[in-house]
Amino acid sequence: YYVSAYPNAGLPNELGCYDETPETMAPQIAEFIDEGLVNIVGGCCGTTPDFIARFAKVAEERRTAGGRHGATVRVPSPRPENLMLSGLDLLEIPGQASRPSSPAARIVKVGERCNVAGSRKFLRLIKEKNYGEALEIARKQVSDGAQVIDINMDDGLIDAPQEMEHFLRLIASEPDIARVPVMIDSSDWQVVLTALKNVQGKSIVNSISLKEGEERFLSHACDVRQLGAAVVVMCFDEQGQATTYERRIEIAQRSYRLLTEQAGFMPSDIIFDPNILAIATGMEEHDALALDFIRATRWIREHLPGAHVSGGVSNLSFSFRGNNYIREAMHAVFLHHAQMAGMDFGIVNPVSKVHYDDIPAEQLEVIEDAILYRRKDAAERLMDLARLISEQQPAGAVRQASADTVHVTATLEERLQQALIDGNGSHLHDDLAEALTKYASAVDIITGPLMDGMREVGRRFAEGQMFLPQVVKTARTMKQAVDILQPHIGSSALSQSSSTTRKKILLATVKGDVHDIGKNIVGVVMACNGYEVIDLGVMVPADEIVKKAREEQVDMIGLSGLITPSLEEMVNVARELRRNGMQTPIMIGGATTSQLHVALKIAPVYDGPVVWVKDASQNPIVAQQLLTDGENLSHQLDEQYASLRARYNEQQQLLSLEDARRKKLKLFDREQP
Ligand code: THG
Repeated sequence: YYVSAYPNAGLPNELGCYDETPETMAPQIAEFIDEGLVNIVGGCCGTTPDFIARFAKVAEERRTAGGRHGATVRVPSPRPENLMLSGLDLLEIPGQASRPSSPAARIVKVGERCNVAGSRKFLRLIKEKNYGEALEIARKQVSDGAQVIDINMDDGLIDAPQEMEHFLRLIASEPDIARVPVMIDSSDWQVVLTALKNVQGKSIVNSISLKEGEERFLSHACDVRQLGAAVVVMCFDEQGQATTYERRIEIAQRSYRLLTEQAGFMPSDIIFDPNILAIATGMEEHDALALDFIRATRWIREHLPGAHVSGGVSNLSFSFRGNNYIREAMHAVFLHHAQMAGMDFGIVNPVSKVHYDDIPAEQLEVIEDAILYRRKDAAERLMDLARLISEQQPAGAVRQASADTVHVTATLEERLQQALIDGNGSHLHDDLAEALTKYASAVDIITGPLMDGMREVGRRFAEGQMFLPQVVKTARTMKQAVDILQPHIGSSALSQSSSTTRKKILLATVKGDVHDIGKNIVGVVMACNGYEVIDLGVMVPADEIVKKAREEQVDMIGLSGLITPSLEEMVNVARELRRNGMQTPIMIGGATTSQLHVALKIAPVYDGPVVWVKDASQNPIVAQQLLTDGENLSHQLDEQYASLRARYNEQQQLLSLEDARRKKLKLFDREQP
């Protein structure tokens, strides 16, 4: 490393002027050089070009003649093996060889809470411009043990570059926060650049990836190097997000080569993120995601010397939102194994109360089975554990009675609903046979009690009483029910099970976005509800969506996105659809989306209905409404969106043109009305 010194021309005097002159300062600078302390010299406050000219001469003399004490210039220390980060203080992270032996000390905790996409509270505070409390969140994380803080301002309705700049500048004047380095978390490169220009010390950019090809990757890498930061590299490429062991290591290796061979990166400045994704979602494809992360971590640390490994740990437990104990226990177990494999950064909530050693043995076994995918039914068993634990808490004490007791005493409708809630189809044949005698048609059973059941599941899911894997189970039970009823369905609007009239939904994650777990779950849920699903995958350009929707004459289009730039892209897709004369209903879903954004930005540019869908459990309900009662729903949406827009504009305190004119500056009396 090089050392640069650029002193003031002394301390300012009573008049705020500087008393040193080039003549008095030059010998002092000469001494710095002779002592072998510096590689670069210059001047700050109070110095002028005359000072610099003089220093340059002094430096040049010494460079050619050798120092008075024999030492010429300072010899820079060799490229360090350690990753050097800093806020006000230095944070040095040792390379693989000299990692601390204590497990707890091996993971650098990166605080996750200053993230508008990951904390409702932080989002609210930033929207309300309540920076005092927002800063308290940062301060608390540091006092709770965060060694780095992640900052993310990506939200469709926030001016992210401006908020990032503002917040970083506020932090700069809070020494107990600014002490730690910052992780700049954004999917928008403008935000990253703004942040890098507003933060002192050496921070971490989160993140770059190959998702948009090598050229973009290298240009981002060069920006990072030029502005002096370390970098998180996500295991994404042109094909999307790596989820298997093989794809994770393939992308890490390719990224490492490009960064070290072409972008001039020191390996110690590279932090790989092999994607921590939710397990126990109810889909088998997700069962090995954590294990493969851990395996990929081990490979990276063995084969890509000097590089580090990080990940967003809370992603792992998204299926158990609302059950903090299970979530924290999963995080503790995951970190325990991942740090042994070489993971040395973790984006976490620093206050987690659950420690690996305190987890009771029976629970530990179930959680470990799921994370390390040690048995086929591990996810199922983890779900049972989560249910058991939430039932021990008062909020979860909703369903104490066993399914069978309910079955004897309950009404038909209650039984059908319970079957969906439990994801248990064992009594469906009898119950549906009875329903067919009671209801006028099979369709009435679907739109009546079955949809009521789905709605109840959606409500419980939203309240945190049910978890995602249970919703997927519910969807599978719904499919069973639809299959049983299928022979009794005539040629009505809902006769979706016969192949000629099965309703079609097109799904796509929009261009620029590689995330598809949520979309895939929607795919399963919709397929289970009798829809034909055409899934175009990730990073799908607008023209492809338009083309396919036309060719296939789909009945609805589901657009998905997790990162904020996807919001803009969804607006673009809606525009393109309209430009092609289409009015096919659009369903919008994904972590970054919101009803307000749909009301403000998407619905106004489209002629057909645009519905924001809160989660996968709601898709079949919305779809069914669109098919059977589309007109009514459209009217409702129009009204709802209009009032959301009105409220939003009110909050923005925009005046009408007349009011604004009335308030104009009046300098002369005669202008008074
Ligand atoms: N890799 C990298 N960066 C990342 C992630 C990653 N940044 C974002 C994210 N993933 C890590 N940060 C969070 C922050 C919060 C949560 C998860 C990951 C979280 N929040 C709760 C929830 O949504 O249920 C809290 C909600 C609330 O308080 O409102 O789980 O993987 N490089």
